[in-house]
Amino acid sequence: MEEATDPLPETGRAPGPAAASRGTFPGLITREKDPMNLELPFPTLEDRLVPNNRFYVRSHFPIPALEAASWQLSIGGAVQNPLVISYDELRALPAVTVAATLECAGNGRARLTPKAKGLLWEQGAVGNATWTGVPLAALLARAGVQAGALEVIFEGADHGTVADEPKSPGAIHFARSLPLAKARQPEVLVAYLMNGQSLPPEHGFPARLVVPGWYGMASVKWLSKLTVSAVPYAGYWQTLEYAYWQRAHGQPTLVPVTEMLVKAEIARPALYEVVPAGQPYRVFGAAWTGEDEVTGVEISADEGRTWQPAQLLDAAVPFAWRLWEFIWTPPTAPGRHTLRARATDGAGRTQPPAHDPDRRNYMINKIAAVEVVVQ
Ligand SMILES: Nc1nc2c(c(=O)[nH]1)N[C@H]1C(S)=C(S)[C@@H](COP(=O)(O)O)O[C@H]1N2
Ligand SMILES: [Mo]
Repeated sequence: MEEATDPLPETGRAPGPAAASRGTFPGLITREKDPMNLELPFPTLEDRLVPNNRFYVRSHFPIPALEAASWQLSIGGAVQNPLVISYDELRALPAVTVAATLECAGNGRARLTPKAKGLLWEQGAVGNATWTGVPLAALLARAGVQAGALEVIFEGADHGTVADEPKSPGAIHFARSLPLAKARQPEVLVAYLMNGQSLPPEHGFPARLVVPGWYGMASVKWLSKLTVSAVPYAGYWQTLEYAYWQRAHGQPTLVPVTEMLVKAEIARPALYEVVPAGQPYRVFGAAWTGEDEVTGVEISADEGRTWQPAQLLDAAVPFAWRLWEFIWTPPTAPGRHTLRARATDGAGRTQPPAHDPDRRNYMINKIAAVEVVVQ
């Protein structure tokens, strides 16, 4: 994580082709045209790093037209020295590179029954990239956080009115907060490079927050304003959206979505793929978790009665997904079979068979099943 150059040294995989120019996303699924919401067709997954022009795009408002020369990041609120940083100043500060998987909290929503509200993502509102930028902790230290401060609020330059329920109170910006304890972790960056290239406009150019281990909504794109606050932030994007029910104190309490849940996804075979009978087939996918590491992936070909270990293909790197494979020999008789994958992390967390309705239409990590046709 401290290494500025090679955060995934064990894989030997190249970052893939250079990002294409704006708006060129070969083969991504359009979930919504305006604002731009694009999904990676997960069966096309190849490498541990997803190239920039193959990385899912999740945006709530039109992409703001920002220029590096006029962009500024302001840091204010409960700080000793409110300050404003230009793009050149940001780029001149000591930088680190972190590999991190971003998953949209609504990824997998297409599998929920009854039909869920919101964009119906299948498997691919997730990606893994390297992010280069300035640790947020360094910027907060420069500004001097006042005693009694609790959170940092992050505002994006994008804005608009949410017309569907729950409606926004007029025009708002995309904004989220982090508790100071997470904001000060060394992996949390104000990033300006993605896979070694300048952030594409769709992914937050000139700079975005990257919050490894948390669902994607925390990683505010087109970052323009930081406000240190002494009271918990209750803005639209962590109350009316991206919040779920927690029952820790008896009464259900609405709390913001935060850390990612452990999850394995099968890239291949794809749903309803035809697999030759009786011949070894390479089942392949990725697995990730939140503030921990994936320690194992298991596969079941018998409706979850028995599980066999898959092979992890790369070393554990904090916050980055791991690729895995499992050589499956389907029966010699033709028929339909269902493959299931489940991951476990270092904290012993694994995946449930069903979606917990308290999570509403977020944090979907129930064990996924892929039905194939053996013939
Ligand atoms: N400013 C801003 N930041 C944002 C969003 C947004 O709409 N506006 N979407 C969030 C959500 S919900 C996700 S999942 C991630 C997606 O990041 P990506 O588009 O780079 O994949 O960005 C987050 N940051
Ligand atoms: Mo998201």
